[in-house]
Amino acid sequence: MKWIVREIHGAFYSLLSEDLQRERLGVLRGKHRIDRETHPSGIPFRNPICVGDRVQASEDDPAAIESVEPRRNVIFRSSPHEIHKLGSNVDRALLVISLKTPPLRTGFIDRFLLSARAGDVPVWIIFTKPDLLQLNEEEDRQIVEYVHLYESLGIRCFCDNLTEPGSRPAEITLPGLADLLQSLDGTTLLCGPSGAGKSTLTNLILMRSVQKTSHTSGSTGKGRHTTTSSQLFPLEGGGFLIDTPGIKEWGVAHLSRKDILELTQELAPGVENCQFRNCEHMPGTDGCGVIELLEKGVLAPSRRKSLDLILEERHLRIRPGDYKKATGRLRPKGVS
Ligand SMILES: Nc1nc2c(ncn2[C@@H]2O[C@H](COP(=O)(O)OP(=O)(O)OP(=O)(O)O)[C@@H](O)[C@H]2O)c(=O)[nH]1
Ligand SMILES: [Mg+2]
Ligand SMILES: [Zn+2]
Repeated sequence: MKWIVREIHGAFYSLLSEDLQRERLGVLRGKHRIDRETHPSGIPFRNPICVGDRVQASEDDPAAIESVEPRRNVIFRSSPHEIHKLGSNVDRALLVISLKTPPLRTGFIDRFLLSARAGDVPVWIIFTKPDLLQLNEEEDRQIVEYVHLYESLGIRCFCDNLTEPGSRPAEITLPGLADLLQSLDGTTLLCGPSGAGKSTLTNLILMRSVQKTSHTSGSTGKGRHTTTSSQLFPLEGGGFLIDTPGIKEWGVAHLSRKDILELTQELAPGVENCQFRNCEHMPGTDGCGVIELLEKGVLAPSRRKSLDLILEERHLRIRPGDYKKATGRLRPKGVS
C-alpha cells in the first residue's frame, strides 16, 4: 500500500494513506537501502525521506518503510557537509518573504530560486508585512522595486498583509491573498525565513488555527523558529499544504558552478546559444553564450551580486582536508 509522509519526528514517520483514511507510524529498517542514495555532488544526504514522499510500507506496527516512489520533484538545500531534502511531489513551492521584520534579503530569494529550478519545482512568492513599510523612506522604496523585479522575471508574485488581508500600499501592484487562495490548487510547499508568516498563511489557507505562530523578536526583528518540523495538511478541495520550519541561510553547495550559471533564469538563452558542448562557461571564453549575456549585463544589480557571492562562497567554504574536483564541485573529507 502507498503512503504519504505527513510529518517526521526523529526516527518516526507519520504516514497518511492515499485515501486520507488511515494514519500510522513508520520507521526505516536497516535491511532497506533507502538511505544509501547519493547526490552527484558527493555531499551526503541528511534525511533519506522527506515530507511529501510517497512510500511503500509493511503492515507491521510501526510499519517498516520499504521503498520510496520516484519523486516527481524535490527541493534540496545544502551546506558543503550535508544536503537536506525539504519536500517533494509538489505543484509549487510558495516562498513566503516578509518585506520587513525579518528584513527582505534578495540573496535568500535568489538561492532559493536556484534550488527550486534544480529540483524542477515551480515557484510562486508571497511578500508579507507590507503594512510595516514606510514608503517615505528611500530604503523601503527600494524594497518595492525588488518585489517588482521578481514579478518581471515571470514569477507569480503576491503581496498582502496577512494580519489584515486586502490591505497593501498602492505602490505595490501585485495581487493579494484573495487571488492567491483562488489560484492555489494541488500541493503547495511553504518555505522561507523564520517569522515570515508561513504558519499564519497555513492557518489562513486551512481556515482554522492548526499551526502555532509567534511574534518576531522586538530587538532583532528575527523570527523565533516557532515551527520545528515540516508538516503536511490535506486541503478540502484535494491536494496538500506543507508548512516548514523557517530557514536562516539557504545554502546551495550541492550545485556546481556550471549548474548555478545554467539555472540562473536570465542566462538560460545563453545556454541555448553557447557554441560549445558541455561548456563550463569560464570567463574569457569567446563564443560562450552565458558569458556573453553576463557581460551584456542582463542581470539586475542585486541578482548579479547574489550570483557573484554564491560563486565566491564555493571557494571560501572549503575546509582543510576537503578537495575540489575538476568540475568545481566540493568533495567533503571522508566522502568518496
Ligand atoms: N504586521 C504583520 N505581521 C504579520 C504578517 N504576516 C505575519 N505576521 C506576524 O509575523 C509573526 C510570525 O509569523 P509566523 O506565521 O509564526 O511565521 P513563520 O514563517 O511560520 O515562522 P517560523 O515558524 O519561525 O518559521 C506572527 O506574529 C504573525 O502574526 C503581516 O503581513 N503583517
Ligand atoms: Mg511557522
Ligand atoms: Zn558556455
